[in-house]
Amino acid sequence: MKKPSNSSEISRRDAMKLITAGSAAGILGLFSSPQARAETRITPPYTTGMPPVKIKSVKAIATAPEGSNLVIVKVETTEPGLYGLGCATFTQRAMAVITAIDSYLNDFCVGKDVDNIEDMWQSAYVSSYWRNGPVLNNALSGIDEALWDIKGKRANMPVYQLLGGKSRIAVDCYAHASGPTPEAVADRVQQFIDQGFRHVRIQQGGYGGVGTMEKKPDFVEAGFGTEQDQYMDQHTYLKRVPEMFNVVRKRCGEDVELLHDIHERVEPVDAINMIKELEQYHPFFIEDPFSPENMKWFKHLRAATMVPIAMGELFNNINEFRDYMVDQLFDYIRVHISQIGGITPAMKIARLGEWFNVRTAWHGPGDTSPVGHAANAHIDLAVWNFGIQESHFWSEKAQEVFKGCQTYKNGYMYINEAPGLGVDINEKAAAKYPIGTRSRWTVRKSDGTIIKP
Ligand code: GCO
Ligand code: MG
Repeated sequence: MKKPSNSSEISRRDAMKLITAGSAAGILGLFSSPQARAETRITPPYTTGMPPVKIKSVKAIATAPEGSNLVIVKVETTEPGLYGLGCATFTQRAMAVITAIDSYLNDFCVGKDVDNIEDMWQSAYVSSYWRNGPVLNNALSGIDEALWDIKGKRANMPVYQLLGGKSRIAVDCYAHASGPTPEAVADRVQQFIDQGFRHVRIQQGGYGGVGTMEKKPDFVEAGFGTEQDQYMDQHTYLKRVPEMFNVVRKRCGEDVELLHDIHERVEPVDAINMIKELEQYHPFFIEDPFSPENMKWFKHLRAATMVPIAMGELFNNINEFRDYMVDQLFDYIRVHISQIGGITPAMKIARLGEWFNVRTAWHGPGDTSPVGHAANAHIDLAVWNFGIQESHFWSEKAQEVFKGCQTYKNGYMYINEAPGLGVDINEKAAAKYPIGTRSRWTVRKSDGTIIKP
């Protein structure tokens, strides 16, 4: 029987190779310790890994080509021309993320190996001791995604290949139809159907119907709050949503999948009753029925109706919702990937979902950068339990700043096949669109009470 070989045994042929290679170290290796021999053994190049590459600098690039603040992290390496990009967009507090990147993560990362993404994630995550907030998680996502981008470039493969390869032809998406009236929303839905979309999210006005309420709120009359504060009448909203579904179903038929985002803006018990009413229109999913402060309400929601639920763009960390996923209290996990810290934690969440048949529906609004949308899409292509992807159509300005933006055909999102994440940034063009510090998230009831969020 042939004896199995191990590192302390070198065959005659290997020894000859070492000798003919004229390697003094190799010859020494024949007679020295097993460890020294292992160090000098000849291995084919595909098993040796790649020469070490270190992080040279980490910096934030801020830009707002479409008006929303976007933050990108650029990780430059000791390998000339090799860099990675990651999305670190927390649009409402972009300056705080930029500080975290430029003042802290640069220091933390420079000189470290680009290879060990998991180790970088774990060590950076605890490097502030106090952790797991939106600012630091977004900054961390920028590093994480940039390192995946670099790994893909080094391997000469798109990132989805590193995640296991394709599970599907392309990324099935939903488009956004909104309008001031249900009829206007239905017209928009029809346009998307005609373009080949199978899924459309419907909203009358802004989230919660903001901007479409006829009544003038009492807080404005009383001079309470500021002029920018928005008004929402929860009662009107709760009545309007089923009406909107009814009109859209009548006009656009039963085949199109309809989605809706509650955006947490009503009392949990009211959300439950409204979702029950929507059953007859069989929605594809209803999104964010409760704020993350109200997780215990899911038990009551599930007991009342089995309308599919998507949840979680405000989540920070898998520990906040693990039990709710495991208990199958929602159907689609909707995290904002940069908010949870990037591709590394998103893959863990996706895999956890596979065990419990909870599917992915990553957050993909205009305040996720094209780099972030690419990260969404690479995971969408690779994991088995992909559900649906929120789409965003990039303007010319955005495409001037970001090369390699996602494209759409027949309701599918396509990414380019370039190595890494496939999106590049033109820093000169980015500088033409400075970011701002205003965020408009004050929504009030008529009496002035703040509505979350
Ligand atoms: C969505 C979201 C967004 C968020 C926005 C916050 O489902 O697309 O709810 O529109 O409100 O990303 O900045
Ligand atoms: Mg949402």
